[in-house]
Amino acid sequence: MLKGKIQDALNEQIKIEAESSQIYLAMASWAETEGLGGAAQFLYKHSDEERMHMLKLVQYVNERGGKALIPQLSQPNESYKSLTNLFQTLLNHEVMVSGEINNLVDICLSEKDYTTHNFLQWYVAEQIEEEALARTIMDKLSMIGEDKGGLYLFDRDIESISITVNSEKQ
Ligand code: OFO
Repeated sequence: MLKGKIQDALNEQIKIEAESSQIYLAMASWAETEGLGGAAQFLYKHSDEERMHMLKLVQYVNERGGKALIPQLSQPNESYKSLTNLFQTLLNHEVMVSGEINNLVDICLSEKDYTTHNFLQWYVAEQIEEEALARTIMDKLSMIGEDKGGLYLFDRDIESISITVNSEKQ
């Protein structure tokens, strides 16, 4: 049975993952309307992955005898100045999410909930990968700068970049 404090913290994380999914969905839609089809596909995929992260938490809370809360979400930002601006926002968001996962891990340790601590290790690993990927993308974009040809190639190639290796496995 989940302790109340752990359940509340996991429900908070459900909201964060759901909001991540919405934010990336709005980013995908913006990219699509800007003619950036590759970036759009990448972001649609990323949005789906965040929904899967949310779902894993919902099911974990319910399986452990708790009650998952499906949250109301805020309206995500609907436009960006540029692709660089969009991916910088994405990177900042992932850094924030990593901090939240670390807080959750701390709470589990202080509450001696080693089962949830173990469950969360998947999220810890996932965040490392997502942050690393977002940083790689930002490095590429800053190399490209304003070069239109470079952006064209970036948009063509990003579609095939996969965010995580392990997210489909669980
Ligand atoms: Fe849920 O992994 Fe990104 O935020």
